[in-house]
Amino acid sequence: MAPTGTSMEAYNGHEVPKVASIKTLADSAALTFVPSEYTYTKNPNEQGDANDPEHSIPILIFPFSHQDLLINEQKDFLKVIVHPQFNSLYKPAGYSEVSLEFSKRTREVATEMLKGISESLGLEGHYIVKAMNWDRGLQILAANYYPACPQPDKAIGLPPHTDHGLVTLLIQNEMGGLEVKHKDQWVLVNVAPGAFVVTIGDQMQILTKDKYKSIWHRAVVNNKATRISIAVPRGPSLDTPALPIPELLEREGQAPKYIGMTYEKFIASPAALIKPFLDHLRVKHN
Ligand SMILES: O=C(O)CCC(=O)C(=O)O
Repeated sequence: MAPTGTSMEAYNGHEVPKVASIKTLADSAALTFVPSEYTYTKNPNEQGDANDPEHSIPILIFPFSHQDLLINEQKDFLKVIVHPQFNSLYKPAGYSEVSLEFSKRTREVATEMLKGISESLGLEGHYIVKAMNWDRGLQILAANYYPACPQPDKAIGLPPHTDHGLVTLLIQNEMGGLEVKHKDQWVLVNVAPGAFVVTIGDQMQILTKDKYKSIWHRAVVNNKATRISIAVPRGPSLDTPALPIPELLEREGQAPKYIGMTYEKFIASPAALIKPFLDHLRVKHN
């Protein structure tokens, strides 16, 4: 049963509750369960005041290619845009301050990663930061909750995908579960306690002419304990088109490999449903 005051919308064949704000959902007297996916509406006539920054939280649902897989996906998640505008939940107390600080600090780490990548390509340290309008870049805070699953071999936490952006920082509790594809095999990532895993996203692959490749990854579940991961995908500003870095093309004398597309279009493109998405943006040379 869905909470009253919400409308329903089809998503990947499922009925997804559509709410104007998390506050509306949380305050609903009829709330009997917390749905695992929400869509966000900007229609102020629906429940809650979507224009009130305190109450409204844009939640992004990234499409995955489920069609060809029979997936029993075992997770709840929250995805909140934390940059360029900071959004937050108003409960529990202290969450907003912590997530603001966490978002700032992870942004600093990601900035250093970008500097290192620029320099590794023989470019000036701020090259990618400037070219991608990083100061207005899209940053999401994604919290994933994977409960222990009695039949982990029959379920998946999160299906295989690549991230859209430039880099993603990911931290998890003591339960492992992140797997990356290496030489056509799924390999469990062994993460030191408290360490971040940094993965490369599609935009970085385009920019660097495949020198840094976006990584296929998935999350598996276990039958022992709950796994929690917090992922911070970070991309260019929404109006920035990602194209191979001209200096790399000049230096190596090759034609562009990819068609330019703004990050906003990239994220919203229906072709994102068809993986690997990057293949759709490759320039076909005769
Ligand atoms: O939970 C994980 O290890 C993976 C999370 C992830 O890939 C995501 O949130 O996009």
